[in-house]
Amino acid sequence: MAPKPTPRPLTVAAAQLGPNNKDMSRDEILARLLKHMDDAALRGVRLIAFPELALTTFFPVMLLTAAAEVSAYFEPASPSRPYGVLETPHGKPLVEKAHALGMDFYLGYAERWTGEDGVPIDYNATLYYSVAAGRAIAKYRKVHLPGTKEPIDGGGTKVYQQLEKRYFHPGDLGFQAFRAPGLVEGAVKAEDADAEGAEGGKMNSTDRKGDPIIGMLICNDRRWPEAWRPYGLQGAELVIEGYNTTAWAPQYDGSPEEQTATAEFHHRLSCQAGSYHNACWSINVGKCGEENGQWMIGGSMIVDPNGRVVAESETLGDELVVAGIDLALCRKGKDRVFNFERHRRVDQYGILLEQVGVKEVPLLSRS
Ligand code: CDT
Repeated sequence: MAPKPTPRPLTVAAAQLGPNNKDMSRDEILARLLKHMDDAALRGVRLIAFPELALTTFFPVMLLTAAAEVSAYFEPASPSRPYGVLETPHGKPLVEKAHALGMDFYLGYAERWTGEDGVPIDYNATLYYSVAAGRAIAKYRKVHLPGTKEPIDGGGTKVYQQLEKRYFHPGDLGFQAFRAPGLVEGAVKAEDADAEGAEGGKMNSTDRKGDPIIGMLICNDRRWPEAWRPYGLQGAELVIEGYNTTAWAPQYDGSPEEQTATAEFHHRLSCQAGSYHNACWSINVGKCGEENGQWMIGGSMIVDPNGRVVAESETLGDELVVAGIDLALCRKGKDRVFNFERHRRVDQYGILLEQVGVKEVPLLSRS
């Protein structure tokens, strides 16, 4: 029998937010985030996750026509200041609090990136701030943007919009996992690795003993197995995902209660399946409740590598969901059912990269 892996414990939190209504000031929102961090520290949390677009209202549901109105929701970024949001009056206090409490954070925000060519490009982004590194060490830009570019016409009937394709470009950073230092005791470092390394994808005796391997997703991404698997293939032990998910919309079938139940079910299904299929923990954290007259689901949850929910929110307001997790629990799935090295058959997966939309198989003939 294989020896039991050494525990690698870590206490994490999903900092669920109730609504950020559009008339709410940045200061008011920031104060709620900081309170979450203070409360989390009292419970021994070392890593806290905030939702998608945590600093503002979920503006993609609104049709904004004035450029200045749109700009107000975005945080500046450029090659010389890739994490400009952390230098703003609503970002800097999070960094200061993180250092005061020894707590890393994941933060969703709208990024206006101005590259060398001076042309701004807008993204729905998230960053990971590491206290041990003393800086943000990873950024992710949402790849799967739901909804439409142009508003949908309800023909006189009220409809809810989801205009992310209007406000954001699809993410261009891929799914880059990273290691976060300082979170687990006695993490093995590169200098300690086996001389032969992990040649040909084979396991190295130091694998799964290093600093935690983390991946980041944003909301709609969690519904796509293609978004989780690249993290699984990089050995991710924890995926963090923030969301704003509409509970129901007048243009869809079913009562608000029925639609909400289905939305909650699909959310749960996606988070649990993603964690199980990649044998990793996940922190899934939402902004929820009635925001600007529209309802969003709650259900912030921490899921284990078996796909089981270990902690979940109970309200549609600000609520801290805390769990003590053990990264060593990923070992079972990664070594057995989802031992990719042993079981994946990439020669049979070509269609996944060759094709985007559905091409139905040919119709049958009558004969
Ligand atoms: N923010 C975001 O991506 N929301 C979408 C709404 C789709 S409604 C099913 C989501 O996938 O949750």
